[in-house]
Amino acid sequence: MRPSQLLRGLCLAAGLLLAPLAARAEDGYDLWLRYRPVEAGAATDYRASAGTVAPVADTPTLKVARAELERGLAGLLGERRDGGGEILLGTPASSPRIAALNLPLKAAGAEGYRIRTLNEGGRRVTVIAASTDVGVLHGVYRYLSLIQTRQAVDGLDLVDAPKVRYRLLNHWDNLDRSVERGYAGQSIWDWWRLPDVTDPRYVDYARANASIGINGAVLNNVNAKSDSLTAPYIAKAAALADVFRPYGIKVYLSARFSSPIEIGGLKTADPLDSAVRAFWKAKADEIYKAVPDFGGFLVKANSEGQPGPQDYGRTHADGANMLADAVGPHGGIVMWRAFVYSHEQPDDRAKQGYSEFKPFDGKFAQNVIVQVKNGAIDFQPREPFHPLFGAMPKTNLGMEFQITKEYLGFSTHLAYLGPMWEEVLQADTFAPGMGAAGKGSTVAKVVDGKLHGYSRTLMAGVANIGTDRNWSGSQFDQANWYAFGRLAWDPEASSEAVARDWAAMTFSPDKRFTGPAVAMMMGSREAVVDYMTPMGLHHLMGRSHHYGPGPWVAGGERADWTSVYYHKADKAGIGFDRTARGSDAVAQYAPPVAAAFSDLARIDEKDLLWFHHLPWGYRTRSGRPLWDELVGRYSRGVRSVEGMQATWTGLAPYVDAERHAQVTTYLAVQRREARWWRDASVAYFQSINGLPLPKGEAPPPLSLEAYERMQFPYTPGI
Ligand code: BDP
Repeated sequence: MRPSQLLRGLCLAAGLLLAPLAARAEDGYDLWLRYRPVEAGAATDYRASAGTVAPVADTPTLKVARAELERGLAGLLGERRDGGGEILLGTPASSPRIAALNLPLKAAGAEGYRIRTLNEGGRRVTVIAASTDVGVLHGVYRYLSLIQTRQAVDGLDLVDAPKVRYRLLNHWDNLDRSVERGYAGQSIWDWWRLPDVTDPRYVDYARANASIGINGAVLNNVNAKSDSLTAPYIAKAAALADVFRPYGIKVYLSARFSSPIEIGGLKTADPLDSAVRAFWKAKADEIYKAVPDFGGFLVKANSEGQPGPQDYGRTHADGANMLADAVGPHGGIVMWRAFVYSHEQPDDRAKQGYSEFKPFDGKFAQNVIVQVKNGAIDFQPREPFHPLFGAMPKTNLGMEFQITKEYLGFSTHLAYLGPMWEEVLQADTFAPGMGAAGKGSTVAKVVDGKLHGYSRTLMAGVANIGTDRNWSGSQFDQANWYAFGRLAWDPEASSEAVARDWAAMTFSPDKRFTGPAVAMMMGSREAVVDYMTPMGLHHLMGRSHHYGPGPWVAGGERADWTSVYYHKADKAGIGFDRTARGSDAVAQYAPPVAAAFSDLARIDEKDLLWFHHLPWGYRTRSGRPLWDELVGRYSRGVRSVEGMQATWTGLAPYVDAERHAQVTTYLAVQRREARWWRDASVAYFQSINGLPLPKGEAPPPLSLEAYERMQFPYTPGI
């Protein structure tokens, strides 16, 4: 053997030896689509059930569906699955075999599927059928998830369809690849190299989205640049649309309202001006030429300095309807954001969205969806549901959640947002419609269109995706992307069940893992609420970057960008009075809801200081005075994180070393920052009320001034 041969042989042997180890190291890139081998001795004999995959018709989506199924089964069950079974996928239109089965597909709608196990002459055939190709693709992901979560796949007969029509990610991505409120690296859109170079990552992005039913992406920030609508950028967006199309994902763009001036050479952007209207029509035509299935526009207008129709004395409806006219003939929609609050308005900021939009109910075109944040302020760790839900029966309203954790510890804090979203979706608006006196008219039923019979329904999530290897900045933040998709598909879904699926697919289906991991996830958001903003407190973080505690933030440009505006603490008490004695924001809710929020005996204490200003000595339900209760909750939040650390340590046997170590490190950061939140908040409020700490509570280790002096000049996300 020549030395070079010997060397090659040695390398090969070493490679073989190292291979299993290397394969086990994971960085999170594969998300919940890891398809790792099913353990020997699994309850179900998946190899026998799954079998071979029948050929499919030659369409882009069916080819993708079949390839994903092959990939998934090969990973989960190995290449050889000769148990005799067969998997048949397709639509009646493309497969005579499926047509002959005459399966009831109506309930699967345009994007859902039916999966049924049949017996064909003693042979097991699993049929994944749908009316459309993309329905088949969704069915494939569902089928694979059954194996991934170790559920039975024989004797299947299940049908599923999305309850919400537009299930969209909103990327707050800028053209220079920075991401507003992004904590996972840069934007994955490499605008500079597009359209010629399409990163293979775009395909994996599309796969991940399709696997949870997301069917659209707004590519650019709501604080938009007109450049996105110029010919070169339309070509770039078209290249992305081409990649996404087989996965049933459409592209949308945020449109800057003043584009007619900036890129159209006009003197005005007045929505009633004929030249402006012609500009938008021509722009829409140009986009649809490049992207025939373009989804439409998302608009932030007259909000936080963005231009809008009010600059010309026109209304939000005027602006939205003009754009709706432009995209309407092509089947496009306009998502018009209700996140508006005005500079000049001295009124409670929580009231302003409702005040601006409610008078225009029924005035928006049918292809407009007014996109409303879950709460009336701004993606806080906890907010009562936005009062517009239930109050706009004649206007399509869509939900906007924030997946990225601008106000919940960025990507280093573990906070599973499923319970937060579920809490909002299950909140009862008591709008007339469902049961007696409006009972059962939940936000979910507004959003899925059942309550008011909306012609178009939407759930949007501000994406947490970036160039980080693990996509979301942390392993557990992937769960928020996943949960958003699942809840957009079914707003009635249980966030706990969703967490269980995610944990099983992403880490391990072993119940000894999923049990504690899911419990940790389910409690994680409440922990954040406790150590940051307990009992209805809100918007108390550092100015503008929103990192860390800043209850002392005061002064500056505008009152409602300060913390003192929101907590209103003084020597006597704390909280924002939004009852009839105060700003009367409660009056924007249906009477039974308003009554409950107003009544100290009935309000849930989680919302207490959102609606009430109370003396520090106010007796809470625990029997403790408010101050003691508050301090207790801050400390409880820190203890919860310590509990999460202990849980995670115990889960080491079920998780690969690389991901386990990353989560461990992040939890240590979270523990330190939870403590910082607690200490700084306690120090500040104590400086206001001069009260002693409750017995057993440790004093903050630093002076208030020390906390106030901390600076964070290079915070990500701004
Ligand atoms: C706030 C963010 C800001 C966004 C704004 C919005 O701090 O960066 O531009 O919302 O939703 O949460 O438009």
